[in-house]
Amino acid sequence: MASIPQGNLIRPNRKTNGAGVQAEDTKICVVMVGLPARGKSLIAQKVVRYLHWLSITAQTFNVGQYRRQATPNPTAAFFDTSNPDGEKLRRAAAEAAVDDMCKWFREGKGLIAILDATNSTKSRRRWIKERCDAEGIEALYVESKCDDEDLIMANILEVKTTSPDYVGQDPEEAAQDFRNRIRNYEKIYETIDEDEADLTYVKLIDVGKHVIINQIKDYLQSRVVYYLMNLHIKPRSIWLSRHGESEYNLAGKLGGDADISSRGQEYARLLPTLVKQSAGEGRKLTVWTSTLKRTIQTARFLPFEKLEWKALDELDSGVCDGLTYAQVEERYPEDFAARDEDKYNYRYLGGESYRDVVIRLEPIIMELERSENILIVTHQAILRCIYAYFMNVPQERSPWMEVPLHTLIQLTPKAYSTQETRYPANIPAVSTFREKGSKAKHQDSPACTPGADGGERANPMNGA
Ligand code: ADP
Ligand code: FDP
Ligand code: F6P
Repeated sequence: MASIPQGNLIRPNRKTNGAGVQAEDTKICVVMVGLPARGKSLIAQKVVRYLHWLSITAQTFNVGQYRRQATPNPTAAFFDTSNPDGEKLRRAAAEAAVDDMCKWFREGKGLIAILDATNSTKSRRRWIKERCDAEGIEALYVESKCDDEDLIMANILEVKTTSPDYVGQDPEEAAQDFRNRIRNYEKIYETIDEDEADLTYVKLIDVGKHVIINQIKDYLQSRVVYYLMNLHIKPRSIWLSRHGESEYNLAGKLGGDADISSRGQEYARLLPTLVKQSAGEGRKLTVWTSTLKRTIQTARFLPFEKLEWKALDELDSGVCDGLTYAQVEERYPEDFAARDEDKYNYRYLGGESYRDVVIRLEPIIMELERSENILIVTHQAILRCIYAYFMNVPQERSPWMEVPLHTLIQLTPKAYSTQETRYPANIPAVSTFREKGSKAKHQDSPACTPGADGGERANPMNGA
């Protein structure tokens, strides 16, 4: 077959962001509001990760970090509003953060900034609005309100006693001091109310049990708000597995809708045991598969409710479907090289790019955020994209990550990170991984180490 014209390297359009949104002039400042230990930094971090995954540039400006430059280890008294020195330094930190944020927007560095501070008074919020208005930035206030004392104490113990504010201090004393810091903020805290009806805001009450939304204007704002409405903090895990080895995997062919091989069937039979080993006895979970035979066959013996998603089908390799990498290189040498050059953006002729896949996976991510324990049986490229979201893997790396067959991955969201554990099944399978710049070779991978005892990974950015 003759080589076909290359030209499917899609570059992000300057006028749109990764989600295909008209965003040339968009500047949104998400202004966090709420007493300390209400999950504001965690929410900020998650929003930034979600936006980056969608190729929307975003950055957090944390006022606490600015304050720490002048006052690294304050006691609760520093945050007493009758302490004029403390007030002056806190005001200076807020001004420095807002100045840097405005500069960041002016230099065209991104679309969404998150101003992470308590912003707990109406006058502070009015001042931020004025600064934003003067710079043509839309201010979107996100208040987290929660009065559950037990939850707040658990939050303090989980994240605050290890804050840089308390390095080297006894955790119990640190927790007590942080409690007193909150008391000082409580004296002046004003929740967003009808006096601020002109502000664009979302109030998340009791971790999103109640949500109040006011004056949300455009698509990107509503997208952020919808994401926030789906977040929860119940303990849970997400399990990811590729389908068992397929007949196409054995032949080194891309795509298709093949059956699983006999080793793939062995993996399918072992999967319930691996899941039990990882999740423990009696844990209720739901299984999501793609609509392709190889994932459905792999999930067959799992004793849980199952749901098929078209959005979880493998990356569409278009005219290359059914070919081996070697045949692709032979028939479409320019495309083969272009894909290696920029794998994330390369779109197969008549097919998809990783960028396209991320856009179609967005509803899956939203549903995952809303859900509790989910096991996803899916495909190499799809698994890489979902993994990249949870582990914050940059686009240059995510399409090159090694995700072996016959391995169960458990991801457990923690306060500021996601913990990963891998459970390899001791069932050999071919490797479908092709390194950048290499010829395609499909070989039997060495049998995994017996034991399958769930080795923890220190570095989530594994892979090529
Ligand atoms: P803040 O920035 O408000 O001081 P952090 O983000 O540092 O608080 O607090 C993180 C803790 O808050 C985590 O333990 C997390 O489980 C919890 N958390 C997350 N979201 C919320 C929420 N909406 N309300 C209350 N606590 C939350
Ligand atoms: P953080 O927990 O993020 O470190 O504890 C409240 C705090 O944030 C302080 O560190 C920081 O000085 C302050 O919030 C910044 O917010 P305000 O300017 O609203 O006080
Ligand atoms: O080889 C298995 C497979 O799932 C193919 O169906 C698919 O085209 C390929 O992996 C995706 O991986 P990559 O993007 O690395 O080619």
